Amino acid sequence: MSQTMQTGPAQNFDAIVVGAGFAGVYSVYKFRELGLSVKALEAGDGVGGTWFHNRYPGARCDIESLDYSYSFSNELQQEWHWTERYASQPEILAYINHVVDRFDLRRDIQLNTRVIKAEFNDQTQRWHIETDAGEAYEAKYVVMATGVLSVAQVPSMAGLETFKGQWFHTGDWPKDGIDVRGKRVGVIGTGSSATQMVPILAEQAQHLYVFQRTPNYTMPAQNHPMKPDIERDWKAHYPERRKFARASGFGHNQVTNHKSGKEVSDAERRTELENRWDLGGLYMMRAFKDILTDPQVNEEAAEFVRNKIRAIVKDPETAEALCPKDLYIGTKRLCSGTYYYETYNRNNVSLVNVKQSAIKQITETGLELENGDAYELDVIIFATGFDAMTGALNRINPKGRGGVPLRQAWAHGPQTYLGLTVHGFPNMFIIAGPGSPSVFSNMVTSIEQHVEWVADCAAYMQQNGLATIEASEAAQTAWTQHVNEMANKTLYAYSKNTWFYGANTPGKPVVWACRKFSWLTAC
Ligand code: FAD
Ligand code: N01
Repeated sequence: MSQTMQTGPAQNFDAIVVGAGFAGVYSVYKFRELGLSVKALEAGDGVGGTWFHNRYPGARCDIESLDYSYSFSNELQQEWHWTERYASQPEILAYINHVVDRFDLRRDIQLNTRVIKAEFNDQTQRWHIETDAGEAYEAKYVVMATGVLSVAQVPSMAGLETFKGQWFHTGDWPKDGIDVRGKRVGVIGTGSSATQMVPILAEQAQHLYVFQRTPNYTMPAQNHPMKPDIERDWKAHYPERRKFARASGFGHNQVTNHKSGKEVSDAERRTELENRWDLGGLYMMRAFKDILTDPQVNEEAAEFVRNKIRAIVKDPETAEALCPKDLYIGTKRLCSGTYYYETYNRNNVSLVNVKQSAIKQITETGLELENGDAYELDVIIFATGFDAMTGALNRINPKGRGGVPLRQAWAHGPQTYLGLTVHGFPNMFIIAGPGSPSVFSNMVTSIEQHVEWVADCAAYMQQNGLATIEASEAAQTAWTQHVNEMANKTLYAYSKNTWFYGANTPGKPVVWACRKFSWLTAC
């Protein structure tokens, strides 16, 4: 061990799970099913992870709720009723809490507990874990279910501490909500969180200013109350639906059109794009098999969406400012919203271009741009995203064999084997982390698959009396190369200024961090 720790005597478990979102909760279930002792340590004061922390108005999933849910228990999926096509944050949070209670998992989850240290002991071959409450744990296995979008990122802006109004980040939203009625509100950022929130804030605020640096493409979610016949059909065919999702490249039931966008006539292409727009949300990215690999096919879809924006937004200058240029559609995470573009037709909403002139500083009364323009604000909302993929792991900075810290092992970017394990970090498993399908998939599907892999692995080790398992360096290098090669076959390789590459977090190496792109072969 590299340091002496001022903690009480260590409590022993077979497995320590860090985090109690979808991944942590299922991990507790699976380890308990194996008959192993397990404890989850969660920093928040409730379970749910993403859906506990992101309570901003309009937060909801962009994968159909019937798909974005656990499949491990048929009773659970039959008895739970989703009220909308895309579930809202409160409903998903209620669902996770229901799962925790239904399977009596709460007694193995400790809230208000942040893991601050995790060190592998070369002598005992066990992990030593410490928390901010001064507790210590020892465990054979450690599962990092810490989330890839769980560290809210407020950009460093001069003067923030002088602001006399209120400010918030979407990923750390107060439980009691925020009352913006009659207030002048500024939203910084136009990613998925902003897109969902802006139309709702606009209905309440006296005036809403949206500070946009880079426009992204927003599809209409086409959300609606759950249709009974659709729910009945899903419930009657859940086994097939789940099987399809697992075998698909994206972990859900959205069907890909297997035609190339180049093979079809102009009329057929137009009809397909219109159908995808009407289906809503992420369906657009399944319009053609080569939409994310062929620049021309991608541009046809991008221009289709730009024309939709131009048709919706009445002021031509605002419409043009909202149209993404020089960005392949889908290479920044596609947004899914309701009345997002329509909102810019309201008199109380202004789009401010902070690409032309950046935010210079926050002032006591609002914010000021480089060009001297000043905006008086009562509330500032940072919809500025996350220290994604590696942020939560880097903060723990686990130490593996020989006391090597993860940050050192990942100094040139994250390297994993299968997105699950790291060479030099025996018995440490990451759920839906770098090098896995992660955020490019329906994450609940990926999480279940990962947790089941970990549980199968632990069962094998227990049955065979094995103390440790660890990825070889060669396997890890080959996997990381494979992930990069697959990414480089896509248009993502031309849009590196995104959190997929870590480009949104100062000081991070700009490297591909996400998935194995199984869909390239699955399409
Ligand atoms: P999380 O839900 O992020 O949970 C991680 C938990 O670990 C958190 O509760 C955190 O507090 C805890 N933690 C972290 N570090 C520590 C520590 N050191 N000690 C103790 N606890 C710690 N994905 C989709 O597939 N479809 C969607 O529609 C979708 N919508 C999203 C909407 C929003 C607003 C966001 C932010 C993400 C969305 N995602 C979506 C991605 C989402 O993160 C995953 O779907 C999923 O909820 C991740 O679950 P998880 O358990 O892996 O991580
Ligand atoms: O964050 P983002 P998010 N000055 O990183 C801007 C999931 N999610 O919270 O692009 C001015 O996407 C930044 O501008 P730019 C989903 O996976 C899903 O919205 O860097 N602007 C960008 O516009 C998603 O991708 C849902 O130029 C600044 C924005 O802030 C992920 O979470 C809903 C700035 C950040 O966008 C993150 O989404 C919500 C600065 N200094 C979230 N710094 C669903 O619908 C940053 N920006 C399922």
